[in-house]
Amino acid sequence: MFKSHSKAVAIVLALVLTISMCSMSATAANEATPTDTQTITVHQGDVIKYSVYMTVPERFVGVQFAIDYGSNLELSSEFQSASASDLVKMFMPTFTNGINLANPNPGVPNQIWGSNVHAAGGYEFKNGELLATVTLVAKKSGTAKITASVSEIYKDNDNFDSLMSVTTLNGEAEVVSSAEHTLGDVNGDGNITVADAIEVQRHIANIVILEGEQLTAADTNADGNITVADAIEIQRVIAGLTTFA
Ligand SMILES: [Ca+2]
Ligand SMILES: [Ca+2]
Repeated sequence: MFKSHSKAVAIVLALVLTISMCSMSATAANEATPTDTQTITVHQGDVIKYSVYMTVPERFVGVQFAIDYGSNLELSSEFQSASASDLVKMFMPTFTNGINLANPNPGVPNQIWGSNVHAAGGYEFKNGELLATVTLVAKKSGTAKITASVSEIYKDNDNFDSLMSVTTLNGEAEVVSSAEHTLGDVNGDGNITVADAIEVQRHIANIVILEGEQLTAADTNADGNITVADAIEIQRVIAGLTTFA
């Protein structure tokens, strides 16, 4: 009696295990969770445009995805202040139909996520179409990481288990507007330190080529050239011998 009972338990356990293993492998086979990470160097106040492009082998009706950005970045003020419907248009400009959601995710810091379900017809993304785009601002200088990830993509609007795979997911991050640098703050970190003097010397030695606002910030004596006199001027400010007016 006891023996046959434990045998029945063993059979039931084996069945449960087999079923759960089947559903696990079915999920693993269908679900696509690609990610793309971009790493860029930013200066405090830089405006960064990040766009992510996706290729999918066949027509799909729904997608859920997220963009995670580092703690030294934040959504630009337009994104932060947009109404829900405007946020969708800004964040997912390709998705003109269907039910849209796009939110700075309050549950996950430094994340914006979007969801789109098209009522009929769906979308064809065979050539790396634009999935989403976002404008970020650097809160501090340093290295910034931005990651896009597709969590789910559906073939069939009536069946949310009809998951399909994403072929490619490519993110592109570019600094579209660099921060205005104050005179002497060559690296744009908000302080005038020996690092700025070194940056000027590296430019003079052709180790780096300063451009734009950085070049303006480096020309501390405003004579139109970057010379050792500019580096010395920064050293004098650090030593408290003078100030930049
Ligand atoms: Ca600096
Ligand atoms: Ca100069």
